[in-house]
Amino acid sequence: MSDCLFCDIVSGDIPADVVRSDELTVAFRDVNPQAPVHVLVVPRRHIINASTVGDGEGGELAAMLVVAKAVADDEGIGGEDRGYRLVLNVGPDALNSVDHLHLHLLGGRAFDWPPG
Ligand code: DGP
Repeated sequence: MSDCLFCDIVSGDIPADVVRSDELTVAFRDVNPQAPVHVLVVPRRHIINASTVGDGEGGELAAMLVVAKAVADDEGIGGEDRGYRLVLNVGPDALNSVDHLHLHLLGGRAFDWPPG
């Protein structure tokens, strides 16, 4: 076990409902879903959040977007007639609670803009 919740999910030390996994990323369902589809896509490598991403993390970021689209397709919301929202929270004002980069994939319902 590490001191990072999502590192422990990546390693399998903490169970999660994993929907996709590859060399760079793991995608699993959010334990507190805010939409019918709510999946978190995380890099295997421990990156703190979007504000700490550097040039060396480009591969992970691209992989996260590709996986999000693949999950959206799996869930039936990847087509032009549906769609989904991708969110990266940074810091307390955004209610960022886990210090391991994670892309929220939200879908299966319509969202407001701007968000509440
Ligand atoms: P954020 O607010 O952006 O830091 O989002 C963290 C998300 O992580 C939040 O939506 C709930 C989710 N989460 C927290 N603990 C767990 C867990 O143990 N398992 C899973 N699957 N999701 C978790």
